Amino acid sequence: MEHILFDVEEGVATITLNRPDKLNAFNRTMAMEAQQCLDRCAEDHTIRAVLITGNGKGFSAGQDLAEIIDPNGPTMSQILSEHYNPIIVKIRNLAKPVIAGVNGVAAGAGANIALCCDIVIAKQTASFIQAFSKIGLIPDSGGTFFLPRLIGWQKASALMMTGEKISAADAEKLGMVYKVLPEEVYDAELKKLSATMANMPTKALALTKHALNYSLSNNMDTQLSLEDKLQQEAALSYDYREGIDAFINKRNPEFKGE
Ligand code: T3D
Repeated sequence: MEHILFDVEEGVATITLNRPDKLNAFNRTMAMEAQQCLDRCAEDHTIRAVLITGNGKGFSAGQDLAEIIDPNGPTMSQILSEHYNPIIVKIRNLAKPVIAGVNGVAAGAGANIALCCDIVIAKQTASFIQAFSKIGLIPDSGGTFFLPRLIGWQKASALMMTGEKISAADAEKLGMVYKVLPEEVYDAELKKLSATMANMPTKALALTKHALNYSLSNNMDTQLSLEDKLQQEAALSYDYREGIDAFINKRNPEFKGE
């Protein structure tokens, strides 16, 4: 691949956005390659956790702004319907945990791709910008869906309208990210978390993700029924039997993801 590094190690697939001289801004090639990687993560049963991160000092500066003024480049409609929307849908529908390792600035679509992941970890030096308003656009890539649900309407509205850059520490305080890690431990801790996720009961995590996806729009009664249905499915899994057996016999469980 031209603009993505893809690596699988011990059940963890790492998708590294790789245009470091452009702060990993997305062009069409990179967006299509990201989708190929996500498809591979869905198909390969040995992959049990996915980490999305960026190479160099940025996570992603969002849409490559040079590409949108290129007369031979994709149209606005293609950029959303063929690039970003499928990436967001593939991340949310992937039946495995997806971790965003935000190593640096995450702007525009880059920020919103990170925010739709299941667990967002940010390096202390990272930052987040809903950069769209600064160039006369509206937040896309699920930003208007996920951000108000993560941090509340008022904060989301202000961040989107001002285009203010916020630090990783502030993002954590707002509830936009799960944890901020100091630079010196960031790589090791991210690796540890990814490995932990790859050894969890993948099927139960997938069903959890499914329930969370629906909790964004279901009412309580419907959500309780969904939990009932999904719990019955989880209870049929190998990993459920293994988890119970390990607990009763006071040993560590060895989950297979089945
Ligand atoms: O059709 C549509 O566009 C719809 C889709 C929209 C989705 C979107 O994502 S819209 C939002 C697009 N992104 C932005 O507006 C962010 C633009 N970038 C910035 O504001 C700044 O670069 C940052 C605040 C992210 C970082 O600032 P800084 O000072 O750390 O870095 P820099 O010097 O600005 O950038 C470093 C290089 O990356 C530089 O290249 P150069 O001059 O060294 O050759 C810069 O041009 C390049 N770069 C950064 N962002 C982009 C980019 N090149 C192309 N596209 C970018 N988005």
